[in-house]
Amino acid sequence: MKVMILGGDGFCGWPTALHLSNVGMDVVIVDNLSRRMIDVELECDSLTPISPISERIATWKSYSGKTIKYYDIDIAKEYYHLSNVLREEAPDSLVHFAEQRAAPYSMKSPKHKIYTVDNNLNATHNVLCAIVENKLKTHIVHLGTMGVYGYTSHGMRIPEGYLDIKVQTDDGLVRNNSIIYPPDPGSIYHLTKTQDALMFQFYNKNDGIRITDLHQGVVWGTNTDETGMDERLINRFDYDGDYGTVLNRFLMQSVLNFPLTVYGTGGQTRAFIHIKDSVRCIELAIKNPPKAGERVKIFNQVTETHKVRDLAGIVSDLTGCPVEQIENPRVEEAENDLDVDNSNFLALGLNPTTLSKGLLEEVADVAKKYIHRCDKTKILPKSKWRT
Ligand code: NAD
Ligand code: USQ
Repeated sequence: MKVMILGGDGFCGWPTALHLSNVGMDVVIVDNLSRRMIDVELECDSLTPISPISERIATWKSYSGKTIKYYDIDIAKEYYHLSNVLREEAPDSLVHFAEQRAAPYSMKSPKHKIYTVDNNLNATHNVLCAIVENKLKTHIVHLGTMGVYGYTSHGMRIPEGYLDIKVQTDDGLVRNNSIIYPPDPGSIYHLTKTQDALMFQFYNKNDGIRITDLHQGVVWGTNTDETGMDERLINRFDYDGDYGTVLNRFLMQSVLNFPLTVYGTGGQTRAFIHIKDSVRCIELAIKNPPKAGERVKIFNQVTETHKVRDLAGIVSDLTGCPVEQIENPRVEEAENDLDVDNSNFLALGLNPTTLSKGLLEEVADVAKKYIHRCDKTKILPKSKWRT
């Protein structure tokens, strides 16, 4: 089976590429290295020393004997290049990670809002358009986000993409229907994901493209079995106020004894998944494509939910690091309850890796090893939702 990974140099894409190669798939990476350029813009680097892409690929070959092909294409801007490569490679599946994924970065300034919208919407549309143009049967697996739902359960478990409703017709009958769950984005980045979802509905209906959209929660952890094999295969570790996600940030802050940065009351509940489960979910999604003519499959790629202040409490108890509530730079509910259905992946055999002392220590150990690379001035959040 051939799999093309768009965004295969990123935090989720690189470990996925190695995992899929390891389980015997023929992997092709497409990435324009824009995330590495954003490091230059933000004057901040991954805490872990990531190798150049050619060295990553050569190292993997020396361990596994397997070749991963790499194409440097801006999929949002270079439509014809993307289309030609898709035609030549004709992958069975395509995993689409190639978007600007940080909510704070997307809210920094008009320039960042515009870049995020241009990049993410054109990237997704170009992929769909090229698959139709080349008459490919490729199954698209897209990395979406839990943030498309908003984060409130409204007294019910958030379903996997579709909401079953009853409507009263004009002649007084009650009809059952199933509609896309109402989108409720909380940042420009999340807004682009809700719009991706509409493009998937259209291309699925009009052209019969088979699509699985994975509504993923916050990913934590760093290494997988494959990225841990050699330092030259190591995964990214983002810790800065724009790209660092909450649990990895807390673990890294605890190594410095830097007071854990809880925004507001810390009453925000979010869904989480460990990077080791994220790569397994993608393998499961590839191996279980929708049938021809089936509607867009939507899975919630999450294994547990936590309140931010509870996570801070767990890390503080483990490490003795103090917690500090700071003014919330975002516009979000101070307290929310989030109950999420994830039965699709469980039914496919996912055995969740949930938060444990050992796993938390594993991330803290990685942070400890590379803490000399941390620029403390990059820790506090600078991007504000409202100025
Ligand atoms: P990342 O920024 O580390 O990786 C994205 C990769 O895509 C980068 O290597 C970047 O260079 C590449 N890319 C971006 N735009 C491109 C373009 N126009 N052409 C070619 N390559 C391009 O992000 P990540 O954390 O790996 O996230 C991957 C996907 O998973 C994103 O779509 C994100 O929305 C989704 N996701 C991530 C998380 C998380 O916690 N990291 C959670 C839920 C969903
Ligand atoms: N938060 C803190 N302190 C911090 C950092 C974050 O209290 O130092 C809070 C935020 O206010 C927010 C929550 O933690 O309430 C999560 O923030 P985050 O930065 O960890 O995650 P988020 O911005 O939601 O985005 C991340 C990924 C994104 C993905 C999303 C999944 O960057 O790509 O789509 O998680 S989800 O959150 O489920 O929508």
